Amino acid sequence: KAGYIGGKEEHMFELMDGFLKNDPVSLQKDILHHVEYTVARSRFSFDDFEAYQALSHSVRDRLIERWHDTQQHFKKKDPKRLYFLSLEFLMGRSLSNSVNNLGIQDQCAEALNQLGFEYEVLAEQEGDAALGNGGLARLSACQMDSLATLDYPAWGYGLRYQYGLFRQIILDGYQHEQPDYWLNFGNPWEIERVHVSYAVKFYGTVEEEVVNGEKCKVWIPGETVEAVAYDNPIPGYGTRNTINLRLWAAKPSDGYDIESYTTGDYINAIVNRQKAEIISNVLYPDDRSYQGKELRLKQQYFFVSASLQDIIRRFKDAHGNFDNFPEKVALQLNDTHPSISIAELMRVLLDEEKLGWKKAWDIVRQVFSFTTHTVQQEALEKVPVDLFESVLPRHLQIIYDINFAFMEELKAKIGPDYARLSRMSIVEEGAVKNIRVANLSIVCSHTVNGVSRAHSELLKTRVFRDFYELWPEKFQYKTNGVTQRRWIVVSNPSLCALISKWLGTESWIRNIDLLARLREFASNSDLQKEWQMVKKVNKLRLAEYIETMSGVKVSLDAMFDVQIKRIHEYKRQLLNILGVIHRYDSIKNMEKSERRKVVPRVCIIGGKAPPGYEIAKKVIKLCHVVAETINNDNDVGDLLKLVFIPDYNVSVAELVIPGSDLSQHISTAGHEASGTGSMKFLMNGCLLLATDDGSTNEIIEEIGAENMFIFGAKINEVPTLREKGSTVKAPLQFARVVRMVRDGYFGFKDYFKSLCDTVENGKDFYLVGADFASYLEAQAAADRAYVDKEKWSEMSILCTAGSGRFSSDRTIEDYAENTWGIQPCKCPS
Ligand code: 7GP
Repeated sequence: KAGYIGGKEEHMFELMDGFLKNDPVSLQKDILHHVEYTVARSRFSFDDFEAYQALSHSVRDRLIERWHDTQQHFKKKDPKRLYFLSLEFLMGRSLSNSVNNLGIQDQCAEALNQLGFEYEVLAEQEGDAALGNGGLARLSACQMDSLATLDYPAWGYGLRYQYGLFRQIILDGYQHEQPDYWLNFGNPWEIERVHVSYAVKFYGTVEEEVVNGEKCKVWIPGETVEAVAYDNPIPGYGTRNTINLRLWAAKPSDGYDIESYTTGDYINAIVNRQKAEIISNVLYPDDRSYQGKELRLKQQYFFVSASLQDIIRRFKDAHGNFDNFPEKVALQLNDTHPSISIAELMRVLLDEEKLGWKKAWDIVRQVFSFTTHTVQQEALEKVPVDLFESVLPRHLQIIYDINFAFMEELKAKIGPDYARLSRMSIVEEGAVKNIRVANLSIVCSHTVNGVSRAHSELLKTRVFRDFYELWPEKFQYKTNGVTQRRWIVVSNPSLCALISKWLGTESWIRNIDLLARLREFASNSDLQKEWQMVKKVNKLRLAEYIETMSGVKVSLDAMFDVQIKRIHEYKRQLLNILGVIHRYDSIKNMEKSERRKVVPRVCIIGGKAPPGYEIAKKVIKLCHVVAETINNDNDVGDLLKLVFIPDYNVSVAELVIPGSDLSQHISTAGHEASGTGSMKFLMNGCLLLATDDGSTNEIIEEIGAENMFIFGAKINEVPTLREKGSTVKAPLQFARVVRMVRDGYFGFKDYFKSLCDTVENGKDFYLVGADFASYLEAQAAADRAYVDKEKWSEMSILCTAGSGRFSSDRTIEDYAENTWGIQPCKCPS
């Protein structure tokens, strides 16, 4: 019943009593309404969690109004739309973010107060939506926030996993993984769309048929699974625009298998159908290679097929034919995970829409853009041809055809350089034949980009060099960014208030460039004092959390030094821990008089190790045993503490980042594609101790190397250092601390042997030894800087002031203009 006309529309509006109002009394009424009728509790007796549910539903109602208006407006204006395809979104909590973006925090707080509840306490009731692993997934979430805030006509598409990223439990210092039952208590933020569902097919055979005298391929699938939409409204800040994140859940298909029913095996027939749900059951944890995992391939195709059916249906509703599809649709591939959509779109246009190869190919190559988030060639996805053929037989044929045409084109250009042709081929020959998904993505996308300037250089000169030489114009760089709405406004309200006070405006929340004006006041002692106060409040909050989690009491006078991110050898948490051991060892060997000069430190490490990554898990254990020794050594006391924060996730980051003085981003140069954690710390005025990797270089350009602690080998020095291998001398201090671990100073001697082996005996691939001396120097420089409170505060203010370039608003504007070709489409307020 689309489009009520004239008087009717007005009447509907009257019946609704206009839009929902945001004054505290109206909010209270809504909350109580939801307590009674949604949560079904008595309004005279409900607890914090029930209040959280009722508040969330009240907020969601407001989002829905905006969502409807926005979609209606997009429909009317019919702008070019962006569809952001990603297998992972790390959204974190929704309540605080939505309330903030709607601008109703004070009203909510007041409404709740009168009902006897506290807004902050209720916000804490919410679990994280952890439908992603790390950087790539959190970036998608930040970008959704910017797309909504900047009024772009965009939707996100992904999978609604029943289980998100595993919970990390630490028992005796070892990581254990537990399922994340995030939906157990319901999810008030999603809207189930039972009527928006599509059949997704797998397996089967391809046959040839003659239709109207022409041969065509017909895919006879062997399995059908239903994809049902769950919509998650994404509100913009300071705008009515509210976009959508549509996540698909797998359900058994309606069509039934007559055979099993007639054989009388009723129960088994149902049980078998139910297995369809497995597809969207669980997020794959980061595990360096998913090769040969059938379920992973099915997940990818499932979400891509449903999304394309949805996108094409919407497009066809508004347009008669496909001629202007590329003018109306931009499809963003967030890494290679959604790249089968290339073959799927080709299949739909060829086999279902019957457009013919030329036309279909012409459309396909105009709509896709591809972002890669990794540096390592080895990490690029490959799918064994056998597996592909069994799950998606028709798609394999299409990929072969695309590759054939590409190889012909290439041969015509470069001649019979077979080595290069075979490197660039989408099909990898060898003992196991593979589809190289990255090659497919590059060949079929109009634009390819890395996520920092340095990363893109590596793509051009190393990872995708052959392709760059062929199509230099395809390659772009888009330095990542993070949203200041979540990473300052929501997670650090006191800093937010302080910034607005000194800038005399809140406009920086939408216009991040204004932050740069803080530079004028960086040496103002009043601001510095207030700045220090804010930091202290946040450190107190963090210290309380640390005490609850680990029982360790920490001093607020100590420098809080933080490294939180996934545990990986290239991110070098081991370098950090060895540095802590060195610090401990030095203190132990000091005279009493010398100790007075030591700057007290609380070293904080947090992060999840991929479940199958033994060395990463040993790093976690090492952190715990070293902490055990140090934290119980009264001789060292408050001069040094080491803490591991378990189950690192978005909410933990929101608490930890504002309370940090120093943060570490110490990957071996050339390994971190960008890094976005550094940007969040920067926004919160935490100083960075970092290698010249990923986006660090660009951060230096904004705040100056003198306001950071940079160390270690540079990207172009790394290969030479590696070649030199064992002849690179690690400093004596390094040998000493590794020996302490090897000799069992902290216990578990045998267990840590293989870990020590990764950095000694010429095997130090990540250059932990080679960078150690320079790392210690940078740490010493940080100590010296911390002693001068004014200077430190000035540097801290300059960090925040220089963080504007690292807002995802800037990144998204760049993509909109130079990659997607989309314009803002603002819904009238
Ligand atoms: C990460 C990169 O490691 C990180 O450097 C970058 O900042 C982030 O993406 C956002 O671009 N990569 C992933 O999270 C990931 O899963 C595998 O990469 C493809």
